[in-house]
Amino acid sequence: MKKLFLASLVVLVASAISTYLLYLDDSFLETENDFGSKIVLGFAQLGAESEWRSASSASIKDAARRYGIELMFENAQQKQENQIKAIRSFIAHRVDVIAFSPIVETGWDNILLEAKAEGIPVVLVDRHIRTESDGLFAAFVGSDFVEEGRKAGRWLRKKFADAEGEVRVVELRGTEGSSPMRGRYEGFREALGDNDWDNDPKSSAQFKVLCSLRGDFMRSKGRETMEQILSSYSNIDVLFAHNDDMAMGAVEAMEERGIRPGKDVVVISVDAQRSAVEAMKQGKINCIVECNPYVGDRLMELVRKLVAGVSVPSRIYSEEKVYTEDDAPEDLPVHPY
Ligand code: GYE
Repeated sequence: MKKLFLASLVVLVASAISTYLLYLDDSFLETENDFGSKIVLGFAQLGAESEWRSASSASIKDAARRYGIELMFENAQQKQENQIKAIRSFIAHRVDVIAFSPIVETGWDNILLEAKAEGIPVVLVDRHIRTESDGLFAAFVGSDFVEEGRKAGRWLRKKFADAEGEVRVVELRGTEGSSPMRGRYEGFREALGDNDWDNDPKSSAQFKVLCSLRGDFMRSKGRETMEQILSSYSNIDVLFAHNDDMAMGAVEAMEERGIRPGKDVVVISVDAQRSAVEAMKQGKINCIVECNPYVGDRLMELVRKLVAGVSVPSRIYSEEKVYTEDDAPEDLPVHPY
């Protein structure tokens, strides 16, 4: 009798453990929707402005394939109206989940209310939005852009800690009204400290931002804008570019004028794409704040959970490093993009 009791106890404990392990493994979650067909995800990408963006799109497409999720993918060619149109078509198709990388922060309330009215959960990927009302999206997965800006500013302070006199900075900024542009702009200034940016956007005890001009996260625009900057200002000590593509364009513009990027002008950038890491190895870029485009897997996990009605964290941030000229070449990342 005692043996029988012990045996049933063992069976009971073993089955409890395996149920728990099954629960821990996401695979217990739905791969099908309520109608027994494949989960459908509608994704509205904002465009293809940078190498980072191409890596982000590839990560999402690849992850959808691996997770067995049917992906409807639209490229909005840098236009908010195209993203809104794509989202509206996803609603009309009655997809299970909608995700998008919002090109700018505002102007999303109406379309998100439409999705909410149809009961379709929305996930923000990579960029943030600002809405009038709360509860218009289920989750965000991406980066902390203010922190990225702070990292750039902190590194710059260290670099010039022993320097005397004013440090003259120029800034190439990303798409106007986008959250990475705003976050990197604000975080950078916050970390430079000792200033009164609100009343005087050029003010800082040690650092003077001579100009902050748009390059739309594009290599061609980064180059063009840097050419204008070099025609208007002399004695530039530092360039802070909001992404690697613009930094690479600016590097070309400087070299064309016989200015040595990384030496005559300290260059700080964001992303850590392969070409920029290579430029750092050649001494042309001094600091790169990493921004991680590989969020595909985490997005698909969120999608499965949302379809299964499981609660999800409202914000998931990527872990990101800072790479500098002081790192040994073998410690620098070799990203596939
Ligand atoms: O840094 C830039 C891209 O939104 C984080 O957009 C993204 C940014 C990225 O074009 O290269």
